[in-house]
Amino acid sequence: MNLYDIAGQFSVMGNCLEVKPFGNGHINDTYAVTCASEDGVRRYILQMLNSRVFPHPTALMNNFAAVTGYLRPVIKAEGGNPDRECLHLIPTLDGAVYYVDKRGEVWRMTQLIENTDAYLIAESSAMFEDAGRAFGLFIKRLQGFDAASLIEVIPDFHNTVKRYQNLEKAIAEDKMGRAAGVKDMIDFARARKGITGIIVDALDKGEIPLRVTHNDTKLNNVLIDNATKKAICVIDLDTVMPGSLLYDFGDAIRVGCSTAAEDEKDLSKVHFSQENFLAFTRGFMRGLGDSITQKERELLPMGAILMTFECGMRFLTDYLEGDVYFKTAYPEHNLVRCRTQFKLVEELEANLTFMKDTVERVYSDLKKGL
Ligand code: ADP
Ligand code: GN1
Ligand code: MG
Repeated sequence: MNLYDIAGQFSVMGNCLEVKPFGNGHINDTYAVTCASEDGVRRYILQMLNSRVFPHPTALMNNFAAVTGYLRPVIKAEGGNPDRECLHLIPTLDGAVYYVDKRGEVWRMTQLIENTDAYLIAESSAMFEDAGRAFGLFIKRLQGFDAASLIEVIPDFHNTVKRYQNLEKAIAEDKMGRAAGVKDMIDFARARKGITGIIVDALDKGEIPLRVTHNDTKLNNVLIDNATKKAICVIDLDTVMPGSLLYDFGDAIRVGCSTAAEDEKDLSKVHFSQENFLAFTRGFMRGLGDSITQKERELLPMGAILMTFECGMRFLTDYLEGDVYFKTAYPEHNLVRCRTQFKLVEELEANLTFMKDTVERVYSDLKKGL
């Protein structure tokens, strides 16, 4: 596979000078492509989709094109710049939205949004607050989008009940003989089986609305402008699907309210940041405006606990199954990630009252126009 040949399959400007690995995603293979012509230099993002995670590229890319096609005029109408605030697909030379190489791998290209960075840990609570605004606004902007037109690329992606069942299955199969060594983590998960249905049940009963949500709101899925430090573009649209805003809130808290990286080995460094929770809640609610319902508001803290617990279970499941889903850099990587997530779950549980009070305080401040 020659990366230059693949980049050359897309309608880029001029000739490709350089293709190099880029970013920190756990799923796709991402490269930055530098091209030049007499008009200047332009950079693009070239990605090989993870075919194990995304076996239906046509559905996924149709979702991608539909969502970005919907957002661009919305951003323009708000006085924004769609070229910086929304991903833009670069078609292939044949006008298709993706390219399939000789091995059957699927590639896509977008414009690289210059002078931005993706952060694994928030540099300041102000940065995290603005990421919250961007993710809240993302949901608000998609409120008028026809959810039924989206294909569920990964069914039950945030169905925590199913995620728990998958974990039990992986424990029972114990393909790698690793279960005995992680009994403490298994016990931790089993002790929380009772909470797994909270969001799923609320959706089923119609107590909270099904919306178009991003579903993967970790901090490095929003690009931060280098000059202003503002969150300008929500990226990684592969999992945009019908869901609950609790997923987006919870997943962002999971990452941005931890004082350590997702794969920190020293658990004494993993704590819950109350300051960042307040900041994100403020930004997220401001971005959403009045579209959040009372029940959703009440469940936001539980969303944070459940999304962190769910992610920990997914890392543990993958560890037991032999590291077949998430990219790993060493054999215990998924287990290390699981431990940080479960440590954070404990901290979130201890902060439940704080989280509830904060949500209500932020809401009443916003109502008063503060
Ligand atoms: P994954 O699903 O593997 O996480 P992403 O689509 O999130 O893949 O891309 C991985 C990383 O590449 C991002 O975290 C970000 O650093 C960078 N990236 C992706 N798209 C762009 C873009 N259009 N402009 C600038 N950086 C980008
Ligand atoms: C993956 O693609 P990326 O790296 O942004 C995963 C998320 C997990 C996250 C954990 C499609 O996100 O669901 O929460 O890793 N994405 C997919 O870091 O499974
Ligand atoms: Mg990503």
